[in-house]
Amino acid sequence: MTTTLITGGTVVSATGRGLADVLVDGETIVAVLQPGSALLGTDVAASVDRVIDATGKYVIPGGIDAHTHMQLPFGGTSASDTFETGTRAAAWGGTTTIVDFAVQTYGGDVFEGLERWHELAAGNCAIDYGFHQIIGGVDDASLAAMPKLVDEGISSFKLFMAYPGVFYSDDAQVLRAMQVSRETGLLTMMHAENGPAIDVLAAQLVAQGKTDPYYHGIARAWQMEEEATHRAIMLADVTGAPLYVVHVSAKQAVEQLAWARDRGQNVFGETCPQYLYLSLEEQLGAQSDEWGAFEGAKWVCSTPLRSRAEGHQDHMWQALRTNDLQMVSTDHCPFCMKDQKELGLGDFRKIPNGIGSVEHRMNLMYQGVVTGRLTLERWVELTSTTPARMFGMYGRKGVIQPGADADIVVYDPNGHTSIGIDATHHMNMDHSAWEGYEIDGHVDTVISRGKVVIDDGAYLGAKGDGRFIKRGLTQYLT
Ligand code: DUC
Ligand code: ZN
Ligand code: ZN
Repeated sequence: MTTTLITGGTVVSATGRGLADVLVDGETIVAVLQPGSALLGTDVAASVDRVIDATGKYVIPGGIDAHTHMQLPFGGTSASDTFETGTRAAAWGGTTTIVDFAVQTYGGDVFEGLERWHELAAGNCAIDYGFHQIIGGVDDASLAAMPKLVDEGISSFKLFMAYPGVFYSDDAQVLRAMQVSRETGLLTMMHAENGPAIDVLAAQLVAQGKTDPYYHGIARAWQMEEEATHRAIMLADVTGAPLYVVHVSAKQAVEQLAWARDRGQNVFGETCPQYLYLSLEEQLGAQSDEWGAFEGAKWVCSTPLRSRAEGHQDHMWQALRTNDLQMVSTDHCPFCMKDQKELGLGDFRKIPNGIGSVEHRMNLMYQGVVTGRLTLERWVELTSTTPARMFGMYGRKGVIQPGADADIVVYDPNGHTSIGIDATHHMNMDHSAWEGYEIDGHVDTVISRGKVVIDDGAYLGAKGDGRFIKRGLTQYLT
């Protein structure tokens, strides 16, 4: 087995930082040493197979993106990244684990859906991966199947209060599923938007000829997110189930989460880079020679981008600092403009919802450190340590300590990253939602379970390197 010493760097955890050397044996971290690397009188650097010099750099646990959708069927097409292309792009950006969503659709079998996702991912991933289970049809059969998910290492499931006729659960279905969550320890993840009301607003806008991508965000008004978030919180409260709200974008929804947490409820929320950086105003202003105002389709996602004038983005940054939001995932759900997003030309309702960011999350969130909105430790906590704890992987993932998987990123704070289709982009997309971003910091080296997969601008991994992670129950409540 290969032994590796990462030497001279500043090791950053969720709780502190310090100069230290990290010793890896095979796939596992075996020691975190005083700088200089003397272990029981031996010169460690002289005895290992490989030394990585991290002088002047941060050594952090590999990123964990707990919300991705590789190959997700959506709106008559499928997300454009396969498990192969999407996990490779993730590795380029310093993410060493993803948790994707297996899908059960209405009337379908939960375990058939899960099996399908195993087939798609097995042997194709560059980094480790786990699954949440989408329950797109809550009925007697799916409710009976859910407890068995725990044995399969699937310790969380997602419900949708949006998309009537597709993934939607009504309040009675949400309540019943949350009762199973309470009994089993499965964590309920919620897409909190009032879907039936949104569909009426969207149809009215289209009938008025308001068909451009911008109106996606008008139909999906923040009131729709606040209301559904509150309803989910109340349903969770009455059942005693913990609740994790995905892709939070409205400041009013954050206020609901904060209110519930102040009441003592186990309620958590994630936001995504797009809700920190991008805005409805920029989407409205988007124009190109090729697409005209349809250029804005690049930023159609749900929940939608919010108005900067209303202060949602600043509120999200603040909530990450004050722990009203606990995590940042990407909701990576990429679609090309050609053949995919363009399905919604003339009717924004038909634009497949999603933005691709799996490659850029670690870098984009590092800007929070650069601007002073986040500490280094909070950066690591939001992007790696809390995802590991929230989704039952901590100890093995999310931390640099003896016994943990050797998922490690050497990050250069003095480096620079240019984002764009011809720059750092490795996602299978014909555009980037982040085109032209010039940002501080650079992912220099990425180690995934002991194997160097990214080094000095080269990809050294292979499909099939990544393994399925059987997750335990959430460790965030205890
Ligand atoms: N919700 C997601 O979480 N991802 C893609 C689309 C959606 O509505
Ligand atoms: Zn969703
Ligand atoms: Zn999603």
